[in-house]
Amino acid sequence: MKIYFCGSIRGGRNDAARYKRMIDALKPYGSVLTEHVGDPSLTNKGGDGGSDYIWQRDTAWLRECDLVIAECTQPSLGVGYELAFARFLDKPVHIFYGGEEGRLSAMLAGDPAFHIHEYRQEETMLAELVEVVQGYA
Ligand code: 6K6
Repeated sequence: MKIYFCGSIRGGRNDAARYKRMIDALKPYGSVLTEHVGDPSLTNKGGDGGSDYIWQRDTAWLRECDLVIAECTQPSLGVGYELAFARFLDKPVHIFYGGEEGRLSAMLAGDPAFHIHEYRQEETMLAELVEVVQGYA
């Protein structure tokens, strides 16, 4: 199974360590195409490759993936774009959100195509994430 994980990069790296823990939980079930999203050394500034290369590669991965998982607590334009892109490719999309209750963008929370998982504690979220991915394995 090819899993596309979305998390904020230029939107801010506050939750990068959490992305890594989520990616580590997903890895036993498939190949995580975007493992670099959880790389703690990736800041919101540097990064290799120009934007055109990143867009080409990431949209190709979105076309070929079987499942999209997003952590959306830290708002990110890139993640929002990826979710809309995936949605119109009819990919299954699961969105995890650990911010203030009811504050996830209405454009995500209101889309019936998305599976939304609001959480309070990381431990329960990780257990739910594993349940989700097992459902596609
Ligand atoms: C590193 C630091 C700044 O730029 C980089 C390299 N950029 C990216 N490398 C890989 N994937 C990227 C990059 N920029 C955006 N993405 C994709 O968009 C990832 O798959 C993330 O899920 C999402 C993050 O978007 P922003 O708007 O927060 O950057």
